[in-house]
Amino acid sequence: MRLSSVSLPHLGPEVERPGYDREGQFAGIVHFGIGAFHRAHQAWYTDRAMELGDRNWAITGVSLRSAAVAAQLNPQDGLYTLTERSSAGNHTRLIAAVKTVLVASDAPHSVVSALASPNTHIASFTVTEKGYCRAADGSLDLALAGPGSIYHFLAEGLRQRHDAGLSGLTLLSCDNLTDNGGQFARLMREYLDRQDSGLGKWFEAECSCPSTMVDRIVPATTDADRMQVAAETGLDDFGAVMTEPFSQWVIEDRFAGPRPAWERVGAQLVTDVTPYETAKLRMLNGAHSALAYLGLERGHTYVHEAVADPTLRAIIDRLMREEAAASFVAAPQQNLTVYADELLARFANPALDHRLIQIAMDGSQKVPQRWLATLAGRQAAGARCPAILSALAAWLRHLRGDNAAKWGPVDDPRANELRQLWVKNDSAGVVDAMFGQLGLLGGPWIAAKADRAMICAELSHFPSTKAEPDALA
Ligand code: CS2
Repeated sequence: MRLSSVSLPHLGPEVERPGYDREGQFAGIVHFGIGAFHRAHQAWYTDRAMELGDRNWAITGVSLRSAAVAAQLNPQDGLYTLTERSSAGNHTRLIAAVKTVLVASDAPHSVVSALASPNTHIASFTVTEKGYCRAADGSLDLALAGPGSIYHFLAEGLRQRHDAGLSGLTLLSCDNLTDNGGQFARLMREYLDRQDSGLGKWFEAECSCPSTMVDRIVPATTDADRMQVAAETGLDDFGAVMTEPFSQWVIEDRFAGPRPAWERVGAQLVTDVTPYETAKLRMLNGAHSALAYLGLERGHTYVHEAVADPTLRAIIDRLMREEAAASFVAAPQQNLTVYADELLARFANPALDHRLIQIAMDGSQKVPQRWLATLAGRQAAGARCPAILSALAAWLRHLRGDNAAKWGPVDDPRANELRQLWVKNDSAGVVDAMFGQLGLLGGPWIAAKADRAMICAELSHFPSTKAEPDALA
């Protein structure tokens, strides 16, 4: 039997369930990108806020293109289970915050109507780094920001709100980008100005785009996970999500209108998220990407295996403590040594099968804020970052196709362009094109001669049989 409002009485008694009445509650949030991460993070916070009595914050989920999540959740009335896994055991909770899931490409008008509803106060999004449609110089890439992009739907929704004399919205970015709210505000404004819609000024005056730091490790759910959930809860749940016990959400307290009382369920509302976001991107995500590229080529599949490898452990220890943590000024209440210890413990969670290949995707979108920002900061202070340089070399090998035989083609929106680099250049040429004066990633770091030499030396330790032009063409 499948999970739904009707089958709920059959859900195993050990599953924690929210005590609030779902019926009659308005949807106050429209969320774009309702993948596993949102369901384990923002939806979980919102569910618990509603349990404490907050009303009318149900979530309308939106997938921009894929109908997969709609097919998982709509037949289940939006219900799904969230299982926290650790060596202490599993803890499963039913999440009831999601009302419905719309597929924007199939039902664009419904998405715009949801945004234009007087009950909606927040449009949030986890559209991944590439969903922001940025060109290498950080400006809006108009070829990408077309009618299928988040900008299009938000612009239409905002236009209707404006025309109806309604309030603006809080547009809440929950992706792993530096200054995610600030970047989004700039890109959205650029989009509106390009449309010549006259909405730009209204957007600036009536909407707000707080920055947030979001953190929870959420591996992609597998069929084996779903079978385990069915065995443990007694119901089939096609929308089941697995995660770790830890979660953190730091939000810049700058909302255009009402918001859920997320601080009552553990979110931190602050005036400046920068130190939290920087620590998270450079230490957690920076170490994650290093484990991914170095770990895959050393034969590991999961994060917990890679972090147990003494060679890799030493590299990410150094990357986090001596390179990333030294590259920015922490807030007084942050202890980066303790933070690094906690990250290592989280990575080692043996119950969470977090695949390295999941982290390895979209490197071109992740590397700038995870590694290059640290490299630039340390370079300005006259220091070098050998751990990150090793990781960069591993990423270049990954782009060359070194892991492709086992893990398939490189999954990155710029995969073809970056693979062509290897077809046309030797190692030094690739390093120069990526990290020289006109670096393909658009900065913020230009490699010094010694750094280029070190990356090249690391590349030559792993001569690839797949680097032959014929094999790549
Ligand atoms: C990971 C993140 O896939 C990745 O790139 O580094 O998704 C990471 O698990 C989350 O940011 C943790 O909060």
